[in-house]
Amino acid sequence: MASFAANSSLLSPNSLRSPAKSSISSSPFRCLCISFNNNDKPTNLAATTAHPLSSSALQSHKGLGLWEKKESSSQTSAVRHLTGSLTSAEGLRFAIVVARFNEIVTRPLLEGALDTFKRYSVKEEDIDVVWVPGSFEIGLVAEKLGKSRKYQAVLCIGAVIRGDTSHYDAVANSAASGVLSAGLSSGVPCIFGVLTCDDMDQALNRAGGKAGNKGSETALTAIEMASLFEHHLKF
Ligand code: INI
Repeated sequence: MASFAANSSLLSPNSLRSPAKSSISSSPFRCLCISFNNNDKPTNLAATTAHPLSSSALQSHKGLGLWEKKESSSQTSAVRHLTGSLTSAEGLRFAIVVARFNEIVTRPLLEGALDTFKRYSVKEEDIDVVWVPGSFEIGLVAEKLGKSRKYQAVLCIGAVIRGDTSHYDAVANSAASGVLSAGLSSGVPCIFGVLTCDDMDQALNRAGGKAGNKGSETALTAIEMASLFEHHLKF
């Protein structure tokens, strides 16, 4: 598997998606240069800026599964920046909950997500797709899937369109709070890939049209969060 070296601000998938300078890089905290081996474990850490944290404070994090700093004699402290990796998605398992309502929108969102998973080396057999009637139903199913412990992340896909219904706000808000609550109660990242749009044109633009494919983008978020939890937050 490929290995790479990057400073932690470059590791952020947001910065991978966009060349815009990350706010992390202007942070007063030091960034760590991290190179990964094929176990996605850092093999080399080097500080780029100094920070006054004492090394004893860092020692107290030992045993939590967090990375330990290897420092030169001139570097006495570290703030660790933990991020999920997009390059270590192989072996991670994902569930996708997708609403059938507005399928003309949700199907291309799903295809975008599947395409992204494939490009980032997630195997087809590590993905389960669960269809539900509408976005309102997504949260409950996401919670059940999260609690099954079978998946490292659950990606939720739907399309709520204002023009379609007088209860737009109810469905949109229920979908958002349902997905949030599924993640919080299961402890498994549940990613919000539900479009909330004013009209069908806007929705189609975001499902592979002029505004890109939000299904692809949320699949990246799912990979990042799955990786973050799997590699750094298992305690
Ligand atoms: N479900 C959606 O996913 N999108 C919508 O735009 C929508 N509208 O317009 O009503 C919608 N309604 C169905 C809802 O999600 C439930 O399936 C239904 O209320 C039964 O619980």
